[in-house]
Amino acid sequence: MTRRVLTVAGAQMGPVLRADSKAATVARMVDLMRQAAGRSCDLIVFPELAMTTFFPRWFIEDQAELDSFYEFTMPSAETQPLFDTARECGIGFHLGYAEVDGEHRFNTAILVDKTGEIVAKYRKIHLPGHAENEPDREFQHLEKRYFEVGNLGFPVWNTMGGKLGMLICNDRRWPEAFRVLGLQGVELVLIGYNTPTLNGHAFEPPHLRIHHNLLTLQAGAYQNGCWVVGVAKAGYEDGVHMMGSSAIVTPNGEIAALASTLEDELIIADCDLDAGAYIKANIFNFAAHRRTEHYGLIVETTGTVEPQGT
Ligand code: ING
Repeated sequence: MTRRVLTVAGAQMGPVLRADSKAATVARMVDLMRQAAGRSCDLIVFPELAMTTFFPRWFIEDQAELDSFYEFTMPSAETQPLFDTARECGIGFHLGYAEVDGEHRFNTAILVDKTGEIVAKYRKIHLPGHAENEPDREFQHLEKRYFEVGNLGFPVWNTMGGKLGMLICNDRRWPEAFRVLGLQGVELVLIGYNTPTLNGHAFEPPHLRIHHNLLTLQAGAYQNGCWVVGVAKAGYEDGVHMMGSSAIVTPNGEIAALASTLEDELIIADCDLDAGAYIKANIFNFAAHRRTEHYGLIVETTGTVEPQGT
């Protein structure tokens, strides 16, 4: 049986500053794409909101500046070099960006195949943070102000020779998000993230950020028998430190590749898309072992939960 192997590059990116131009950042990304193609990668995964700084950290009242962080078309003149390079080098890519769709705005990710065609789109569903400016915070987290909740569900696509899905950043912390993909037989989940190293409104030891990042990626992979690629935008962005710890995780939950810097860095693994088959057929054989009739509490709770059974 020919093995279905996708060689995947996680393209961790170092800081993107508020003053950086999209053109300069896209040039960094094109360079990473060329490096990945040179190392025989089939796919490169860029972070969430890859082309701009993580602008939800600010309360931005100037509409023109706020609009400058979004893409009104995809591709656009500024993103076209990514599509052209993908086609030229024969490499697919995952791109996180801020999307304008008519009156609506989403935190979005797309998958583009080796011919430069957009084959998948996902809009972030779990938006953390708050919707109004909270001046006493060290920094804001205004994703609920700048984006609507995604309206495309959690799809899995048959593309690039396998079953691929996407999540964005905070989604990875919600096991239901991974499980909805797992129930569709997902084999590879692509996740970009922008995670501040410090908690902006309550003390949390910084090492826990890395622990929780890897915990969520590894659990999601193992409990659904799929590969997971988690890719950060990292380093100091205008004084706020963003964690790195980008990782490629096997369907067994083991770390196959891990970033060691807070800069532009490729992490690469040969992802055998059949590596999770025995997990899906045995320990996480949902048809054989999952007992949805006992999961009523997930459907809805009244806030007070009565003990089940005796
Ligand atoms: N960032 C963070 C994330 O989920 C966060 C926000 C960090 C929420 C830590 C809770 C705990 O990784 C984004 N952009 O979702």
